[in-house]
Amino acid sequence: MMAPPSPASLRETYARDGFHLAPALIEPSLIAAAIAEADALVDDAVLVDRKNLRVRWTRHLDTDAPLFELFDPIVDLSPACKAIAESPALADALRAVLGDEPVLVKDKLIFKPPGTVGYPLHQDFIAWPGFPEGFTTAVIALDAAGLDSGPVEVFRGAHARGCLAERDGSFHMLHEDTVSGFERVPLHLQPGDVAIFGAFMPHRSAPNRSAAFRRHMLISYAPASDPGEPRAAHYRRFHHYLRAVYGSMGLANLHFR
Ligand SMILES: O=C(O)CCC(=O)C(=O)O
Repeated sequence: MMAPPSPASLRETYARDGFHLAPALIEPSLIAAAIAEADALVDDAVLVDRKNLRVRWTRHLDTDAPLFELFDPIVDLSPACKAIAESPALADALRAVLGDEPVLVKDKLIFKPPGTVGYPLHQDFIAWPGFPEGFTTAVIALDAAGLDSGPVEVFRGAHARGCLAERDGSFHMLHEDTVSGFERVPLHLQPGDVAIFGAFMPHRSAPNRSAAFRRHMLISYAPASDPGEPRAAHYRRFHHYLRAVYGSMGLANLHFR
């Protein structure tokens, strides 16, 4: 059997490639518990409401019909998702790549229902005051991400180009040219597998053309030595931003529950 990589070589590979894959990191019993809780949450009509800031909607690939997509945040709704976000195995993997203690900043559970469109090419870094450059996301598969279910795709080494968008506090899609010449790596994760990448890794995903949800938790952390704004402040700022965006689309009387 091959020896596991030393911490130094793991950090070197992460620094070079910009992502780290940790197969079967989360125990099957925790994944099963998170799936059971996700099934109950998605059936809760009080939560899954167009005016709830916790929920985001996307659209159907062919019909354009609005479709529920995700809960953000999730750890205060789902004890199993909280246990995964705080699991020692995940903390060890994050510590290994960050070289520091991980501090939770943001936590999403993306359902990606059948027929939903994917995500355009982007980086997670948003130039808000207090948004840490060390923002690092763990993608944790509850469901397998196969060829047709729209796996997240990263680009080996492309993180090294740094921030590719204007630092103006807005979300920006990136042009395809920004990743030309970099190897595209689709994250074909199995339940319990984890992929970790930083805020400057360009990534995207294709639509979900399968018949099943592609549920992944995207849990983001900052290094303790540069934590940026705490999680509660992040969500205050994010809700302010969402209210402005939704307000401009004519949606009023928004709430958070
Ligand atoms: O889950 C996906 O398909 C992509 C999600 C993503 O890129 C993001 O939340 O930043």
